[in-house]
Amino acid sequence: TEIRIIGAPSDLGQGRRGVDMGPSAIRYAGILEKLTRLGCEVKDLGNIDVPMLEMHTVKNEKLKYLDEVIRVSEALYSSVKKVVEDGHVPIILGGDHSISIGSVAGVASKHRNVGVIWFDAHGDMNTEESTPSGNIHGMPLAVALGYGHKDLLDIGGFTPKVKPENVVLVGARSVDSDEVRLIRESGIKVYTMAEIDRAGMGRVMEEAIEFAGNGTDGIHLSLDLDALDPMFAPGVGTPVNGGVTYREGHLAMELLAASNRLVSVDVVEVNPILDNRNRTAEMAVELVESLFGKTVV
Ligand code: DIR
Ligand code: MN
Ligand code: MN
Ligand code: MN
Repeated sequence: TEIRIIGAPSDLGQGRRGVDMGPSAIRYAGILEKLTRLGCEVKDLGNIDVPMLEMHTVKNEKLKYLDEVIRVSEALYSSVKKVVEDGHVPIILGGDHSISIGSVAGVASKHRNVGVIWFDAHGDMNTEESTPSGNIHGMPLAVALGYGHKDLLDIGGFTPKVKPENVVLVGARSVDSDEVRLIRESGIKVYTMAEIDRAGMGRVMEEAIEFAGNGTDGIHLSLDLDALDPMFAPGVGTPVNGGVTYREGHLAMELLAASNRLVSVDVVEVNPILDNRNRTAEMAVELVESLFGKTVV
């Protein structure tokens, strides 16, 4: 299999500039060169077109930049769909996590029974009803499961994109009060940081790979860099203390690599203007190297 890199430089899902520079920061950290050095066949398809935040206004305080997020989602859906139909593995560089609405739709259009591992400090399970911020980057996992605004569910023309029994959230430690209800009702599997502390990342990922990979068409990894502790990934819009450590992060990626079930990856929420000398993009690239088989010997 070959890798195709797609940039999705959107900050529309959280209304704060900088995360739209994520794809540049991750490319600058050497993603193409490092994957090539690992022996992967990699091509960069460039960025999809994203409307500029400043050119648009918020029309609905509970679904900020909805029309623009829909446009981005449709563009990314088409781009990802083409890559997976050609038999390649897309790595989608965000942008904030709202871009996963389009990427999951694109992957699921071919792999109708895809499993999802959602690496995140947050639940991303808000809807218009539960959101405290109106930011769509807090909603993409709900949308993938079939909850949310009709126009978001309609991306790709089918909903839901994934089944709850094949969805696993790993690294959660900040969930909004009204978001908890949908997480519980939905029936997805959640490994909070407390569970990672107790069982260890190795055990947690073995189980996560089983939930997302057993009997499915493969695993989509949605990697929000804020899953990592801010010590290792400071350049994110909503850092939360007590996150996944450097070694735990690598172990998780190594186990996913060994599973041989990966079909697509999102790398999101890298914000170089909040960062300390591009450390977060560098962390992201190191994790991607482990995900694609980098080992010591
Ligand atoms: C929060 C933040 N739950 C919200 N979400 C973030 O605004 O809905 N997700 N940062 O990654
Ligand atoms: Mn922008
Ligand atoms: Mn997220
Ligand atoms: Mn997050």
